[in-house]
Amino acid sequence: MSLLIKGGTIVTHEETFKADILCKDNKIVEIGSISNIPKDAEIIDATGKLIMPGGIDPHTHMQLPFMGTVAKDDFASGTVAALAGGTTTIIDFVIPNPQQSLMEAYKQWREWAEKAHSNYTFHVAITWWDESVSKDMATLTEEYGVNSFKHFMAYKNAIMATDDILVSSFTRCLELGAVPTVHAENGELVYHLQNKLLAEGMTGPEAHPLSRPSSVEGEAANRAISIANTLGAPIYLVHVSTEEAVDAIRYAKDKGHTVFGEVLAGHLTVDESVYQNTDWATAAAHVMSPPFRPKKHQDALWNGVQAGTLQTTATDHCAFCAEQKAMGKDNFAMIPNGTAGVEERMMVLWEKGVNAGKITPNEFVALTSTNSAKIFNMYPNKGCIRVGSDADLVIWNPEATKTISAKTHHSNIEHSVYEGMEINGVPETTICNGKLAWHNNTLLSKSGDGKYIDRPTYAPFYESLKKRKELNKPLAVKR
Ligand code: DUC
Ligand code: ZN
Ligand code: ZN
Repeated sequence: MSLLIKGGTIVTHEETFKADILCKDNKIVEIGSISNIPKDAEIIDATGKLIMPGGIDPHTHMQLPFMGTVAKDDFASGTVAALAGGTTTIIDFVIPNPQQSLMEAYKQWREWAEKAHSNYTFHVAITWWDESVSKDMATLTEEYGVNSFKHFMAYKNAIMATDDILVSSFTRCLELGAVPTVHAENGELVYHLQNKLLAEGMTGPEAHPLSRPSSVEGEAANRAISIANTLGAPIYLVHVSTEEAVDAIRYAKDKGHTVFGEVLAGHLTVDESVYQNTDWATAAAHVMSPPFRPKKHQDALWNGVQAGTLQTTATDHCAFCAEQKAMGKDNFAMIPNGTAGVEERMMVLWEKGVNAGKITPNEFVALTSTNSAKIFNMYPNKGCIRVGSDADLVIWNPEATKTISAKTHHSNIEHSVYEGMEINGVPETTICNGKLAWHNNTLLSKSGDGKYIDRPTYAPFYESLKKRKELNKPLAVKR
């Protein structure tokens, strides 16, 4: 089965040029002026359109059991939303319960994900520690294509990784060649502030951001980076939402440390005034962690994006409907944390980034696809348009317009944090594994078409980190 995309303009993270693309099976097999058209080829006219690598969302939570309920988008509905928005691969999270075996949890998530429409792969969370966890980390990296492990520094009494766990796990990551990632919020402070606010009678969603001020993230970001640097490990901070965390990453990078930062489309564009909405359900619909922030943090995040301090964009897609949010009617700390966005991420970045003159189309590709592919070792199969790369592509119409609304989105919830946002430039066709998956507002993929992506550890990167560590090693004094 061949697919020929004719007459479009290819945009990669480094160049922009006009060429046709021929895909065969799930690979790109030719790029150029293609006149020798295979008999079985389906032809897509891309005149006036841009062809970019399919989006990679490095941070989603489909079907996540969390805070006493389960996220509404499963791997079917969530990946339909992804494809409708031009995203062809998601990196979701296996989150074992404390004391649950990593392998058991991983197998459970693999089973849940079999119904995915888009491609998918997993970070695995370290929520507890013993020898079996250390051993399972090796099995996951060596046999199951997992090269990144996640640590929640918040969510005390649930999945929080304390400093001793961070030290053990980061050390193990370095031995195995995996990337440690962190949700950086000081869980002790959050717990203390939640209880204090509740005791003072602050029970509504407006208390949520007060329980998680920017210093809570700044402290944890600095701590996680310091621990990683001390051990010689790299570190990736998910959903960076504050000026303090951007500063911590920039400072560490300036000192030569290997630190990566991810930012959410939501944190770049939605501010904390949403928690003041007089409608409880609307305010609660925005409860996620870290929370939406005052405007000055958004400016710092955009500066971080432009300076290369933050390299990837994600969503933390974790959809809870109004009925689920109402579980925290009398206590904001019980509102399930999470918002949707996997469908809107690329459109929001295009509108508020490219159209606003903050980033170029090539930087857009780097931020929405290539950089995640590189950091998590899927490049150049993913994140680029090259002969031999996977045929995961999005055809973007820069002239088309759209108004974002929960009435038309594909997530299973009745609210959108981007409701009413006008978009100029939309994904019209999404090609996943060489097949039309989304075309002219119609879903063409089937449940189960998505493939699991193996992400082996990236040996050259780790060799260089280990060499650096060796060079800095002090010599024992001979006595
Ligand atoms: N934050 C959320 O808002 N939801 C899921 C997990 C997280 O860290
Ligand atoms: Zn998080
Ligand atoms: Zn998350």
